[in-house]
Amino acid sequence: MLEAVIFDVDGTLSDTERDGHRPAFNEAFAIHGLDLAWDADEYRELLKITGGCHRIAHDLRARGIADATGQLAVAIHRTKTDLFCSQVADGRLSPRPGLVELIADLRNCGIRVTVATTGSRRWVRPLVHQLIGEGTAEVIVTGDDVSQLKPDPEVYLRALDELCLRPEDALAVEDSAVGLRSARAAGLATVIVTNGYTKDQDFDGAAAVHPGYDTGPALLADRCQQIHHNWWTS
Ligand code: XBP
Ligand code: MG
Repeated sequence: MLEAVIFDVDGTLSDTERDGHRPAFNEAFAIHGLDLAWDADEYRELLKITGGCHRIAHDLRARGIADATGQLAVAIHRTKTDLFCSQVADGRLSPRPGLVELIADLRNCGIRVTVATTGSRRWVRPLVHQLIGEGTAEVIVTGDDVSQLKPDPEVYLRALDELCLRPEDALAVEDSAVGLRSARAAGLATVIVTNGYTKDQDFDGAAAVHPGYDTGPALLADRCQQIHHNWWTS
């Protein structure tokens, strides 16, 4: 029985990366006096490094910018988080088309809605409330709540633990190969809803791959139940 659907946030609930997080990182670099800006293609590659602070530290290292203690990366990421929080507060980010319908349908069917992300708690909670309504996600696990980020399964295992469910009772919804690895390592059947940044990634091991929530066969509660059932019975 499908009891819960666990959603990733970035790229899955909302198309946040290219025109949301990326400009916030770039503005933070400028504020900290760095002549550095990630273009859209470069950022696609950098998304393989999960967690904004790790991503910054990785790129500073690659460019030979000294940050022996990691304090510069931490400071830049704090500024980036402030900037991204402002974007959220301004209501600039919207749910992916068809998501709101799926959430409403899941709730009508008594299927619990949960969130598991690598992003920072400060912006994740207000964004999730804005996108799908306050109180809709029963559990929200963020990158600040775990010691290992995706592709480690910890964030999904933590969500399952808080829901008191086994992996076979839930379905993960992800947009990326890194997210798929995390969900699969937690033992979850996983649906991929691709976006412009992830559509060419390798989704071997996914239970289903959809180009959108409302493109092709609509991803609604009955389709989630069917995908989940097929995964565990085939
Ligand atoms: C996406 C991430 C995050 C965001 C930036 O996570 O890896 O690092 O790109 O957010 P997911 P932070 O797809 O799991 O939601 O700067 O807060 O890390
Ligand atoms: Mg994602």
